[in-house]
Amino acid sequence: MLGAPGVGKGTQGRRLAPASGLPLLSPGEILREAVARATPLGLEARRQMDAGRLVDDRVMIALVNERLTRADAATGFVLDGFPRTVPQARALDDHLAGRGQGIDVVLYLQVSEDELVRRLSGRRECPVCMRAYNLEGMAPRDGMHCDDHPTMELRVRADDGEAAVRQRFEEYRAKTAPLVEYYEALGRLRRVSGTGTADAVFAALQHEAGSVPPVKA
Ligand code: G5P
Ligand code: MG
Repeated sequence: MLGAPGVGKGTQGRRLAPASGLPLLSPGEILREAVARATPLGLEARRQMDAGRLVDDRVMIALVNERLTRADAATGFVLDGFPRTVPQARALDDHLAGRGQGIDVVLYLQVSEDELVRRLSGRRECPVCMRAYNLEGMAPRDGMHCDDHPTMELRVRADDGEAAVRQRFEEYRAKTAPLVEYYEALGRLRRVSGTGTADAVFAALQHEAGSVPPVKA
């Protein structure tokens, strides 16, 4: 799943993966867990994440390759937020080619930048399961606590402040947007509007995901 910060990659990935019988691999969430546990990876990544900068390709490629070699990802997976640079995309292609696989479809979610800024400033997340809510439109049932963890008060994500958001958009434009062309050239890119209700976006994603013939092994 490809798209700008706040476009809905995590929200939709959490629905799309189980609906497709596949694990969801979310490097942003893996990094945030590593930060929370203060592991060496978390300590290394924290400064870059909090400032809204991408974490080094070397770290990200090693992290994702390790995750891809686990048994549950052997025959398929949904990736949320990786690759995010051309070197990451090449490394992913190389890794998968080595096991006779490839990326079937890149779902490119699109939402206007004004709407993205609104979404990120209204986003609140559960500190346990990291599910994202929004004060406008996608609020939890009681307005303050996670629906699945009712004792947990929702919090603002560390990189959703104004300066970090601005930097995340800059990183996106400079380093991630070129992937649109990269995957378009491979015939794997499908554009999906991320505007509207989460149900409508989900239906559109499922439709597009089913429209591309799988890569032959
Ligand atoms: P992340 O964690 O990958 P971003 O910035 O790419 O972070 P983010 O912020 O997690 O993306 P998202 O997952 O696309 O956004 O969006 P979301 O959280 O699901 O939804 C955003 C808001 O919109 C929520 O409030 C939600 O309720 C609402 N919403 C969602 N869907 C809909 C919808 O359909 N309709 C409506 N109306 N509302 C909706 O990466 C974080 C950091 O980790 C590092 C970097 O430092 C990065 O900045 N990192 C990497 N670094 C290098 N390479 C990589 N590959 C990296 N991956 C992560
Ligand atoms: Mg996310």
